[in-house]
Amino acid sequence: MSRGKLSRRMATAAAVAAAGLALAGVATSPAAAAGGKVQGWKVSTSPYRCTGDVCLYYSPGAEGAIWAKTSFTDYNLSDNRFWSDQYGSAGSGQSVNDNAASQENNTAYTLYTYTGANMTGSVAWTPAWYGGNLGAVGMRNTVSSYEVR
Ligand SMILES: [Ca+2]
Ligand SMILES: [Ca+2]
Repeated sequence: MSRGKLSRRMATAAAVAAAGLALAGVATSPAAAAGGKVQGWKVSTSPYRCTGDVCLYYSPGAEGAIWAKTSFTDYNLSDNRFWSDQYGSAGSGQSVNDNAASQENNTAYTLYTYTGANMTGSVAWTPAWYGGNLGAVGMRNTVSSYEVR
């Protein structure tokens, strides 16, 4: 067998193995792949929108309607709604639960957001004084609770 044929065959085997792994991942749970570090910009970046400890936004990039809370926890976001301020209004009045596209952590600790209520499911974390887009870790429109610690 020529070197070319062998390397092609090995490449095919590797591709088949990779496809198998991808299928296995989908078969178990797509949500299992979600989560990770969300760090896109400093909260001090103009405009400095987040006046609470934690802010969630209807749109990516800290845009659209806002939900700000001065608290290190909220176990269930289904009783919370976005509101408009001078910087954005898209999504105003809608439930925060399973609806946030970006988040900002206006504290000196780490923000953890979860796909399930009561800090369950997949988690996205944002370092102190940073914001980021939840879609970057497959968690756009999934966040249901958060804690800062
Ligand atoms: Ca709540
Ligand atoms: Ca959820």
